[in-house]
Amino acid sequence: MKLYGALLSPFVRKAAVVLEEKGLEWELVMHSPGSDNSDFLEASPFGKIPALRDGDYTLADSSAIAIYLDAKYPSPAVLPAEPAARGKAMWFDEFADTIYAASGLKILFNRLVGPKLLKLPSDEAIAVQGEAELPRILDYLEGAAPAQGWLNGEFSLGDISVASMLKSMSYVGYGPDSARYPATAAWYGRVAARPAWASVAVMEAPTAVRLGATG
Ligand SMILES: N[C@@H](CCC(=O)N[C@@H](CS)C(=O)NCC(=O)O)C(=O)O
Repeated sequence: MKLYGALLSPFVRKAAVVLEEKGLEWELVMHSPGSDNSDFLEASPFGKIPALRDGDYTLADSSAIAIYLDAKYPSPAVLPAEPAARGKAMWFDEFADTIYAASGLKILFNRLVGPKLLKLPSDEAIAVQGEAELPRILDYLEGAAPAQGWLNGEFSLGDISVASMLKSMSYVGYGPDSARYPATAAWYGRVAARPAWASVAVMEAPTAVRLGATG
């Protein structure tokens, strides 16, 4: 299986961790957003990362990829079978991808990915706006993070998605903060200790070092 993208992206890392959690054989094929490579564009018609190729089958969007992988390779599951738990897993995935990312990526793109990786002009005012939006989001997460275990009872896509966003934010100074957000930091530590997470972190480290990003 091929995963197109770059692991600094929270969405690409999410898909990579799902692949690792399931013990699947896969390779990362590096593409930045907007790449004009035809194999990549076949899998991701709008040029966004990540995208997946599984034989003849292609699919874009990290949540779609996770749902596909969970259906095709069900064990171990990343989506709970029980309805209430499944709903919450998708809520945390959505929270990560649309609420946390909507604010966090304003910082990440304008302070790291745009200027250092894609060599695009950045807008510091947008980054500052993202910073102003973060406390409400991080306060919510602190309230949701359990004293033990996972966001949702059993370990799920929700944990992977939210932790992946937090890891990307660590590259711009908004990583786990055990003084201000102790429950979040402890929960993140548990996610990061999982072998699947650790093996993706090893793959990602050289790019982060090259960009001078410390996480
Ligand atoms: N909902 C999508 C979001 C993908 C996404 O926006 N990825 C970013 C990189 S972090 C991207 O490709 N941006 C380029 C663009 O929007 O054109 C997912 O979960 O995969």
